[in-house]
Amino acid sequence: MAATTREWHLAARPHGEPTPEDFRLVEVPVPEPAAGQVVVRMVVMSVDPYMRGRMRSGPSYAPPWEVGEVMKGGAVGRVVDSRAPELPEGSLVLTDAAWRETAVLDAAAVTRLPAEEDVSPSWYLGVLGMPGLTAYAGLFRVGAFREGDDVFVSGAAGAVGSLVGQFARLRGAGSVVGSAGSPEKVAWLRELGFTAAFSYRDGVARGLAETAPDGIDLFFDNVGGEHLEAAIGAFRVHGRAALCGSISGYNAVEPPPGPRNMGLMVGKRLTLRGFLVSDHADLRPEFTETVTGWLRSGDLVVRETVHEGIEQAVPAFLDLLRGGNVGKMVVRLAPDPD
Ligand code: NAP
Ligand code: FER
Repeated sequence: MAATTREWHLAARPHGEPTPEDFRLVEVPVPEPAAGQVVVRMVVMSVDPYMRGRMRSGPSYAPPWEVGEVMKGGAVGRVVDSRAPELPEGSLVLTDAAWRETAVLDAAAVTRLPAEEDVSPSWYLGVLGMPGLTAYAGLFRVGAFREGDDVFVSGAAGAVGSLVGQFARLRGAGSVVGSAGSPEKVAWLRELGFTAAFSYRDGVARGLAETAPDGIDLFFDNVGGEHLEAAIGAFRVHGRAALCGSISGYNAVEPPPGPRNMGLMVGKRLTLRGFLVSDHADLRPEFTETVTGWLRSGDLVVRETVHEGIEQAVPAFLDLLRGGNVGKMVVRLAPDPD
């Protein structure tokens, strides 16, 4: 067991786009575990867009990270020392305590993961984890997906978006169009089986007019702003949007302008519905069974962008916000001993 661990602290609240100076890598001692606690060596940690919101003070659906304190987020690790009989050494666990290499945690605060030969630990941060459930709940419950729907997904080459597009295809969408930020990502979306894809950098309304000239039924929005306005314009009557995120505004200093065409919502009888994955935990068993099946049959393609080492956690996070990832962005912290 390491006597010390490195962990990332929030050094300052950013104004606009975060910079490396907003974070500090600190070495701290690892305390002795008390009864009921385990020592967890992190194998892989997640960086996610919602973490930009945790850097901001003020009202939100979740408390902010505090300046001068360790940041927290999803990670998968191994129990390397245990004072809790229900979690023996060697157990694989999911925690929300990473941005550090080693943590001493209450056994009740971690979730034991199954030991599956054919499942990479990092998948519990992506396809089988929070982003996967977000895609599943957002498409099938919030978006009320129906077979034959013509679907548009923004942020389509990311962790959530790349799953939304594939889930829609696997459940019989009429067509699936995706937008992303580069020609390489657009080419990958076509490989994934999207009906069509375009780069939003050439204009969203234009891309949508070219790829979905007859309109869309369902919009899964990861981006907001110009994307939402273009989707409102492209909707058929009774169109539905599952509003998952609005990353185009996460670094904004002033609230970004809203869609200018909200008036169309009345005549088209549109439904725009925001959601949080945490409200849909009841879908987890169904989600896990369905998605594990698609993974085992080879129907679902999983891609990750992997950075190596705790020092790379901040560069990975900054890169994620700038679109440096294809699929899920993760940081590998240690070789998995098992
Ligand atoms: P991700 O899509 O893997 O990564 C973020 C992506 O956002 C980047 O790769 C980048 O791709 C894109 N992006 C960054 N700035 C942009 C801009 N100005 N305009 C358009 N695209 C931009 O992240 P994720 O984890 O899958 O999350 C996707 C969205 O879902 C985020 O909005 C996140 O907040 C949201 N989310 C919501 C919930 C919920 O419960 N509601 C849960 C999880 C995630 P490009 O190269 O294409 O620009
Ligand atoms: C959660 C609810 C929402 C959560 C993450 C999100 C980590 C993400 C929201 C976003 O990216 O906008 O419980 O857990």
